[in-house]
Amino acid sequence: MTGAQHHNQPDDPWLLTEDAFEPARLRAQETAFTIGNGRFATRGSFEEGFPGDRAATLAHGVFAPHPLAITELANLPDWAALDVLVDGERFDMTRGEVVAYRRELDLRTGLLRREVTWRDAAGRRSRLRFERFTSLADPWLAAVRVTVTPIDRAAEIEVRAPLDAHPDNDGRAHLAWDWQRTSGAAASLALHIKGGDTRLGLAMRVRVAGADARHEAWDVREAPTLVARWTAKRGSAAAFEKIVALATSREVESPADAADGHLAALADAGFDRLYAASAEAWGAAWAVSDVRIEGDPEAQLATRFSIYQLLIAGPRDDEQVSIGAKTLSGFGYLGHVFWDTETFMLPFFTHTQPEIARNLLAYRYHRLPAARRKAAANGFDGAQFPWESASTGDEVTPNWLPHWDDSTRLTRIWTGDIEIHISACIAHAVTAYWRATGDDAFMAQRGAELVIDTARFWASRAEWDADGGVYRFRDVIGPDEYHDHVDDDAFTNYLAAWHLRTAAELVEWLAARAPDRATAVAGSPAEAARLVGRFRDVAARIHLAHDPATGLVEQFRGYFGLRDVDLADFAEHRRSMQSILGIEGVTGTQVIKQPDVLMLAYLLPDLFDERTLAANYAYYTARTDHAYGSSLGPAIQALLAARTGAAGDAYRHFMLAARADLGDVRGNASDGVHGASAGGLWQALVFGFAGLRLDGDTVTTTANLPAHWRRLAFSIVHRGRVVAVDLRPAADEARAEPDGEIAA
Ligand code: IFM
Repeated sequence: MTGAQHHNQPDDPWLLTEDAFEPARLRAQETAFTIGNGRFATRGSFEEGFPGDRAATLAHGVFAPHPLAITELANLPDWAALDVLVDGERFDMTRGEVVAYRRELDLRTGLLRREVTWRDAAGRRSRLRFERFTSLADPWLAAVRVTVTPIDRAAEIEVRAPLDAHPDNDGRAHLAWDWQRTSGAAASLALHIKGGDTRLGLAMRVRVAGADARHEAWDVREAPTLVARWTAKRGSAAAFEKIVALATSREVESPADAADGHLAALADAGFDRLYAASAEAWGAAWAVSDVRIEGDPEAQLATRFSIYQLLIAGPRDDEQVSIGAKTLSGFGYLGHVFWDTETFMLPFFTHTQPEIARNLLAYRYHRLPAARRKAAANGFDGAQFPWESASTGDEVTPNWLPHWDDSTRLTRIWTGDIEIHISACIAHAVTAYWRATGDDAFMAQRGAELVIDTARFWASRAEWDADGGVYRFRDVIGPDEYHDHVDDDAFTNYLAAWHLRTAAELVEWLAARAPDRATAVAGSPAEAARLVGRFRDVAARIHLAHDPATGLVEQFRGYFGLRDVDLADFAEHRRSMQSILGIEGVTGTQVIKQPDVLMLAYLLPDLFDERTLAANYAYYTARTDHAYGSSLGPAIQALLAARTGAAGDAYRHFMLAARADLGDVRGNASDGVHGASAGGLWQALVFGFAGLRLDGDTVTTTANLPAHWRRLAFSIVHRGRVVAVDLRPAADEARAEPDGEIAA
């Protein structure tokens, strides 16, 4: 697992660029150059294809059966595919000579552009400029355009635009053809998911600007193709546009007809006009979501890249979907939703785009029936959210997966059985959303039920230990997955106690504010009163491991007795400690995949006074597999380092997170963007370096900026009002009221 590391030092902090094409980085760069609009996304594969590429378009909610893991997001037709022929020779970067190359993704507007000067086998040069976007203004719409200029002499140009029904997910083909229609410069294609219940429809229109083109439609079964040909004078540019609409039976009864109708309604709007509308929508999104960093172009670009990736993944009009660990940018984790969403990505949305946060929480609300099924199947009350979730909300964590070194062996995956902290993480996200928005209606109608029903699960999962006089959670996995089947995991226990206390308060809040809802959620007023007592009783007696002498919180019972390993001895190894020591080997040591206890200190800051935080920071930092353990760790480590005043450490960890995908630190960026790292990066900036605190209506900061940063500026939306924060190194404390500007 060694990623060649590439660090972007951009000229323009809005542009992700690539000045030379390196086939070895093909798939990782396809991930980085993903475009999307919160409904579907398309990896940055080349329009004409390249050997070994992983072209993929993934749409929220469009799942297909998976042999080991129940379900995965299905790869949809590559709407951006184009073949360009110059005097009959097909443009292909493996042939001829690539004389000049540049690719850039404009994060400000979501436009992906590639410029290639290509010399074909006969020595003729052509300039090709590809541009594409998925519209943020029209969630069904995407467009691609290629502008072709023959450089040396006149040429016959032909462009073929297919809608191909044969994409697959690394060999698993999920699409079945239903019907298609072609005519002149328009085509449509109807498909369904094999073994699933989703139907899909794509429609396309093409046109050529700058030349008098002849159009033809090829009614190739399962790949309707529109073709245009023209004669181009030497040096003259003409542009072929392909405008595509994508519909699914998640929205309409007849998706292909609806996609067709959608394009027809656009009348003569072409690439430029549609792009302008999308760019305007991007402008509005950035107005509340941008973070400015002055004095550090790499950190600035990486921050905008992370925010961009979150914005293209966040569902704007859909309460039935959520964001997978790898967003919509790759096949990693099959599109499944983990705690990554609520704990790492959601805070960005809660504090800048609360409508998207509400959709993400509503996704969980609608899946309460499945969470109740899971709890009941395990013999517990209430609702237990699955470790991995997809369309129904039932558990989709695979029980077995091929071993990473030897695919003939299977490894048992226990997270779906016992990584139970996710229910508390979801409850935590609900209350954070409520605090930030003051959205009482959401809390009364949905949020409280989420929190209370999952608290019932905790109350029944807790085991009474009569000898110790405490409740324990035995046989769990905390966020540090290097250790499984542990008892009294601190992260789980402290969060469960917090969750139960919060749920008790919410039962009372609901009874006072919306008694009918309280009765509906609890069952009866008497049961509501019983729940309050039970929740408080369990919360008060959960075993919490904190040694007042040292300040240390033991990560789980017995952790301090494990073999201590000096990670400096392994500094040369560019792979995870789990792969070096083996699954059992690492379990016997204190080496951790991500800093559990520190994560807890972040989520529940009131539990840790300064001394406790410092003691645990020092202890666990030395034992964490920062670079090759979990990608979720570094951003949170940076945040805590900034809070403890360790600015140098904070910056190092921040940049580790910043390079997760752009530097392909773990060598797995090809699987998709590390969404949690992207969300964690935003949190490290806002809650770490800026030290933002929200207390009722009051917003304060305690800045601890890296020494070379000249400015950190961003906005948050707090209780319906935009608060601008603007920090410079001289000011290490600032304060603002809502609507005010924190200027230093
Ligand atoms: O949710 C994470 C987990 O904490 C570590 N393994 C990967 C998962 C998905 O990102």
